[in-house]
This record gives sequence, C-alpha cells and structure tokens, in this order.
Amino acid sequence: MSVTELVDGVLSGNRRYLARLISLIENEDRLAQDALIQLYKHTGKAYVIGVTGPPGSGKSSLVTKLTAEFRKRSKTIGVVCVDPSSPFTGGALLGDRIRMQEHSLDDEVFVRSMGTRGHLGGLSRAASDTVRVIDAFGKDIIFVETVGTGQSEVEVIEIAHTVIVTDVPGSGDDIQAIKAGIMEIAAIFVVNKSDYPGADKKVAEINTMLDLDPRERAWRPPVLLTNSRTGDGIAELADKLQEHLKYLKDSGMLEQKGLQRSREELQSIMKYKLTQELSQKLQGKPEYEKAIRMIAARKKDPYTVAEQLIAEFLFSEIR
Ligand SMILES: Nc1nc2c(ncn2[C@@H]2O[C@H](COP(=O)(O)OP(=O)(O)OP(=O)(O)O)[C@@H](O)[C@H]2O)c(=O)[nH]1
Ligand SMILES: [Mg+2]
Repeated sequence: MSVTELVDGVLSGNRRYLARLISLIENEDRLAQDALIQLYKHTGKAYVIGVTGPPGSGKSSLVTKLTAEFRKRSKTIGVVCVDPSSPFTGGALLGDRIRMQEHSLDDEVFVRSMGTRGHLGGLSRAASDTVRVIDAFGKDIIFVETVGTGQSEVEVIEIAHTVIVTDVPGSGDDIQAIKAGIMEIAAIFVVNKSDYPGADKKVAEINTMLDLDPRERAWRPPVLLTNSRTGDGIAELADKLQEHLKYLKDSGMLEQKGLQRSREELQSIMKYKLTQELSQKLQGKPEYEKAIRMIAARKKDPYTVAEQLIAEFLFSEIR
C-alpha cells in the first residue's frame, strides 16, 4: 500500500484504512511516519478528553455512556484505550469490546485499544499518534482512557485538552486516585458508582482537598457524581466537558496548551533523531569501543569523552 493511498483512505473516512494506519503506527513502520507527515495539517480539530483513575473505577463504562450522550448531541467519537499492563493490542480489549458493543454498529464511533506490545518508541508515542490520526479522520471528540497508577500514564494523558479523574466511593481514606501529578492535571473529578455507600463522603473529601490547594486557579475542578450503569449524572458531566472546552478557548488556554505541546513534541523528536543519528555514527567505530575501555580503566572520564565524541561524530560536518 502506498502512503498516498493510505492518507487518502483516512481522509475520505474509510475506517479500514484508519485501522490499518494505526497498526502501522504500533509497528513503527516507516510508512506510518510518512502518513503522519502528510496528515499533520489535517489535525488539531478534535476535542481530546483524557479519562484516568484507579483500575475498575468505571472508566470504560463512563466513556461508553459519554459516547452515547455525545452521539445524541450529534458529535462523532473516537476512543483510545491505553492499557500499559496489557500485552494485547489491536481492535478492542475484550472487556472494552463488550462494553462498547452498543456502539459497534455506529459508524460514527471508532474504538481502539492499545497494549504494550511492540512499541519501541514507547506506548505514549504510539497512543498520541493514534489520537492524531483519528483526529485527521475527522472525529469531533476523542476519549483517551488510561489506568492512573504511574508516570507513563500521566504522559499519555498530557495530550488531552481536558482530563477527567475518576474515583469510587470507599476507596480508602487516602485519596487514591489523587496521587501527585494526577491532581494537577484534573479538570473534572468524577466519583463514579454513585450507587455505592459513601459516595457523598468521597465528593466532600475531594472538595476539601481542592479547597486546601493554595494555588490560584481560574477553573476550579468540579466534583461530579455518576453512575455508569444507569447513566445518572452523565448528561451533567457532558455539559461540564463542553463548559471546560469553552473556558479553554475563551481564556486563551487552548492556544497556550497547543504551543506548549508543539514545543515539547519538537524537542522530543529532535532528541530522538539526534540520539538515533549519534548511535548510527558510532556503531562499530573502533574509537568508540576504545574510549569505553579507557573510561572503565579510569584513564579517561566519561564527561570529556562524551563531548569529544559528540563534537567529532555529530557536528563534524557543520563545523
Ligand atoms: N455499581 C456500579 N458498577 C459500575 C459502575 N460503573 C462501572 N461499574 C462496574 O465496574 C466494573 C469496572 O468497570 P470498567 O468500566 O471496566 O472500569 P475501568 O476503570 O475501565 O476498568 P479498567 O480499565 O480495568 O481499569 C464493571 O463491572 C462495571 O460494570 C457504577 O456506576 N455502578
Ligand atoms: Mg477500562
């Protein structure tokens, strides 16, 4: 398949091409990068919503219900489920597939799950490229679901315009989901499983924690109650999401976030390319191997050698 075929397929709204391109992204195929280059100018239109929180707190159920709500509001939807603990990838994970079944016949909903298999460049790189191609494909809203337990997940969620942090009643006195890092990125807190005892207490706890936060903030994250089985509270959550998007636009935050993201992305790509270039140049060079031995034998120090090698092999042409 040619890049042009792939790109035209995605831009014309063909789901099979979209699925194909995502597989190429996962496999770090050169074709995927060429397609991303061409698709870039067609991106930046979707509203990306991150959903993170402890395992089993109802993230997938919440996304399924929100999808139904936004379909009623005539929005088209993409869903990317990122599960760093799963070795599976492609299509949807079994659980997600069952939950998203009600949308499986809806052409306006595209769901994709990603596990850790085969992402040399990192799961978050693959996930953000996937969001990007679904954006180019033309979906209005893209949900990114990820379990909130560690650092890599926080990274994935950084591509979202709005982050929902989910928690459930009675999940311990310490506020589980709100570990360092997560707290800063939450725009909306959701206490899901409102049918469980202690739901109001949980809401109060999170509100107290927010009140104790000394930082000035123009957007004070609301704390909402939902039931992702019955759909209670889902319409209110959808309203809040639209309100947050409006806030981001009106305050100039959306533009600022876009700039920040472009800066970080450019930096990370440059870093990656430089590293790649350097290792290619050093590959099998006797000077390199010799230097390593000298460092190990304490005849040279790694600081000076690093500078010398960079000067010699990376910047020699432009000097
Ligand atoms: N009682 C009740 N159960 C719920 C609610 N929301 C979700 N569940 C159930 O909780 C279980 C976990 O829901 P998921 O949507 O898979 O949760 P998740 O956060 O996506 O789980 P992981 O992706 O595995 O971390 C399922 O059995 C759901 O049916 C709710 O509001 N009330
Ligand atoms: Mg899930």
